Amino acid sequence: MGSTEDLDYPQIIVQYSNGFLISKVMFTACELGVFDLLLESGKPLSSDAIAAGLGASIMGMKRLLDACVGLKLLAVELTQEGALYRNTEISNIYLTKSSPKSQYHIMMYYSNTVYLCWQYLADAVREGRNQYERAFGVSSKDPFGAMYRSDEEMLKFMAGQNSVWSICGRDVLAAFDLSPFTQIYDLGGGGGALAQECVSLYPNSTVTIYDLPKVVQVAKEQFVSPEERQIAFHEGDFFNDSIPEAELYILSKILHDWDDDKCKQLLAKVYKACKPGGGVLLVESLLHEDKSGPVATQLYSMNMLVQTEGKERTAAEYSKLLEAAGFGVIQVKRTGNLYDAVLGRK
Ligand code: ASE
Repeated sequence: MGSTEDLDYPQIIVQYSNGFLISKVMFTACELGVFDLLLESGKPLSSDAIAAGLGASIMGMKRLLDACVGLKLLAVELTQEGALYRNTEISNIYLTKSSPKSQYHIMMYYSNTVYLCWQYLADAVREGRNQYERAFGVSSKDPFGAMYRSDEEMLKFMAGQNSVWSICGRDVLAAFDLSPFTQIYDLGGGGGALAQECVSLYPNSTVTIYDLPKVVQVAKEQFVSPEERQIAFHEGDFFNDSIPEAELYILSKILHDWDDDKCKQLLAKVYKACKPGGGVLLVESLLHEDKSGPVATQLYSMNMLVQTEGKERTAAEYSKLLEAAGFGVIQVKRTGNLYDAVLGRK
């Protein structure tokens, strides 16, 4: 039974209302380089020193730092010289730019791109389509044309997606034993972090990143070095160009960008290209069968509404798409992390 106390003081409503304020404090501290400065300094710093180091106002920085302390992203100690701030362990690992598990780039993408699209969430719900026209003045007909509307936006997206694989990549690739598959294509593999994780986990595999020519160009320049011999590239548009033969196709966060028709079209093409005995690995965030959760996946599905033509789906929905394309023996593994894995065999 809910007590009257709950009704007088609806904490959940306050918490949800404050959600975007919390996000924006964390994004801003990342953007200004607070966590990087504190890491480099190696010792706690005063708000004046941080403000000076980052070229910010003393008054604004002090307030930002205190909010970060409240959010447990910084710790403060009072000394004779005044308040000194330092990173918490979580900030050192996830919020500094240079950490191997850095989430800095996805934060910048959320803060400067996703955030602007969400301004028009009500319009997206009313119209049932993405909001690039309102948010950025670009046509929403071709979602990736809009998402990659400038080289800078494309790079931010690729770096952002890469940072997700630095924390979730291993789980989704270890969900099934993929060692029988040595010849792998990562369709829409972008910046290549998942491909890198794959060749490190499966040393006998070679992974070809199949993506748009301008994506491949940036991946080669910025993310994957020619010394990484187990990683190759193939330039193309997997809806309009041919897909080469392989043993395993990874479609990681691809189907969630598209409606059922487009998904079926793509999977049918993958099925045709796939060697007998081969397979397809879907890496997606799975909704519960009754769509009652997980809440992060429900929120991502709202994001697919404002940014793409797709949605997040249940395991049964992905299985149906795979079956429609001809794949059989479909296995589902929930990782307990943000992204899950579904394997279909030919
Ligand atoms: C896509 C993934 C993302 C297309 C657009 C996107 C992400 C953000 N924007 O395939 C990463 C997942 N995060 C969210 C909030 O959906």
